[in-house]
Amino acid sequence: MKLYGSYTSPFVRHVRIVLQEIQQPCEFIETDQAGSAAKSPTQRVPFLEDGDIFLTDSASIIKYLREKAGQHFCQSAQELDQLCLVNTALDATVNLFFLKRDGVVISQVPYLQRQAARVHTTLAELEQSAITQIAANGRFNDAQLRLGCFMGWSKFREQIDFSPFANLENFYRQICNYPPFNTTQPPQS
Ligand SMILES: N[C@@H](CCC(=O)N[C@@H](CS)C(=O)NCC(=O)O)C(=O)O
Repeated sequence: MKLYGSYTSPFVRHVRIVLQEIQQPCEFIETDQAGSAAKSPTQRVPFLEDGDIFLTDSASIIKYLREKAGQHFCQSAQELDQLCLVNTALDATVNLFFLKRDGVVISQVPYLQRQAARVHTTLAELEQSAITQIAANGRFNDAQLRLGCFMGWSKFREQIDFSPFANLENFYRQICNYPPFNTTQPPQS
């Protein structure tokens, strides 16, 4: 099995966490933009090859890996909805990050202002929701792992100030103690 990705991507990090949890050996192939453009129709990472199987999105990859290990990916519609909420905010934040890096001024483009507003209303919703409550057994579900990856990446890239969101910050402090999360941090330079 081969996972193509980068050590900084939050989507790839979620897959790497799942690989550790299920203790599945997998070759990691570091892939830049030219590599993903050559090998995946989405021109993004992650993507996964396992024999004849080729998967192009972190969600389908995680579902595949969990099911291979006899586990579920998102047990309920509510958990899936929480994961989708986090993902909406993550996608928008990544999109704004790349646009800013290319010199686009977010405040000058109405659609991009909506993207930024979407991130903040989603964070406000997550702050009030059950996603920040950690199970008594100390395990994290996939919506919570995605939230941790989103927060870690946003902090690493200095994209979001989470200080107004006390529940989210408290959640982040706790997930940082979870070994598969801790050992998959983006490289600190
Ligand atoms: N929906 C995709 C999103 C993946 C994604 O956005 N990956 C980013 C890296 S963080 C990427 O490869 N971006 C390259 C680009 O947009 O050109 C997933 O969940 O796998």
